[in-house]
Amino acid sequence: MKKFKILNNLNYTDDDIVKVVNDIHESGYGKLESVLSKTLCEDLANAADDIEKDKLKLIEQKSLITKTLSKSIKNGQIFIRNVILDKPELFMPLIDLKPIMLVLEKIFKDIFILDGLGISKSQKITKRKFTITPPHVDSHIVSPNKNHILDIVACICLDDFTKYNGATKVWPKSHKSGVLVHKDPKYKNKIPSGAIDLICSKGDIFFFTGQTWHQIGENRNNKRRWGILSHYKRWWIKPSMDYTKCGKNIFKKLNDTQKILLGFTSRSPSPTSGRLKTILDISKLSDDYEKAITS
Ligand SMILES: O=C(O)CCC(=O)C(=O)O
Ligand SMILES: [Fe+2]
Repeated sequence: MKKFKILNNLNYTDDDIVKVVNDIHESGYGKLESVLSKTLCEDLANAADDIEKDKLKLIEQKSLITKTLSKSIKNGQIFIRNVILDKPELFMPLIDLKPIMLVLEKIFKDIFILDGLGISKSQKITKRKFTITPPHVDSHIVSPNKNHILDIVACICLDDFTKYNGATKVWPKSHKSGVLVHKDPKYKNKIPSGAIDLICSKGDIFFFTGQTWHQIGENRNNKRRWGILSHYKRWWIKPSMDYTKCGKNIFKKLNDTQKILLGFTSRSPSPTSGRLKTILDISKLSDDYEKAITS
C-alpha cells in the first residue's frame, strides 16, 4: 500500500524557522511567507469549495448533522472539520508539513499530536441578527510561561488574507496576559483594543499559541478566504477529535509522523493490555490497524 504523497518544493530556510519561533514566543504569533506554491493552494481551495457545497447540500437534506458547521455559518465563518478523513489524499500530507513540524518541535520540545484540523472561511454576514465570533483563545487554560505552551495553531492560507475578506485578527502579546478573553467579564460586550490583521498571501503559514487572543475577521467584500487551521497539542492532552478511529484504509497509508500526530502512539493502554506507559515508541506500534487500536 502506497503511503500518502509527500509535499516537496516547500519554500523556507532554517533562519525562517528560528525567526518565526522567536516571534511566536515574543508576540504570540508569527508567519512563514510563500511556503506552498500558489497552484497547490488554488487546488486545495477549490477542493475546499467542493467539500463545502457537498456539506451544505447534506445539511439542506437534513442528512448531515453537524453542529459545528451549522453554528459557525451563522457567525460569519464556514468551519468544516475532518477534511483529512473526507479527502485524505489531498489533506493528510498537510498535517506533517515539514516547516510546521520544525516550528512545533522547537516550541514543544516534547511529543505533540493533532488536536483537530478544519478548513475555515470568513463569510459575509447577510442577516443582521448574526454577529461575528468574538475574540477568544483556543486553549482551555492560560499558560503564559514560555516553556509551558500547551497548544499551537497553524493556519495554511489557501487564499490571500486581506483586511476586507476577513484576515484573522490577533492581539500581540496577549499570550502573556494570563487572561482567557472570551471568559473575562471585562470583555463581555467590549472588543479589546490593540488587534492587528494577519495580512497574508496564499501559500503563507501563520502560527499562534493556543492562549493568544484571536478572532476571525469580518468578510466585507465577499472574496474567498480559505485557511486550513490545524491545532496541535502536547501528547497528554485529550484531543478534540479521536483520529485513531480513521479506519484501516487510511491507517495503512500513514507515515510514522502522521501516526504519532493522529494519536496512535499516545493512546491509554486497554485494561487487557500489558502495557504500562501511555506513550508507545513508534517502532512498537503494530502495522495491523485492529491491533494498533486495541493494544
Ligand atoms: O479562521 C480564522 O480566521 C480563525 C478561526 C478560529 O479562530 C477558530 O475557528 O477557532
Ligand atoms: Fe480560534
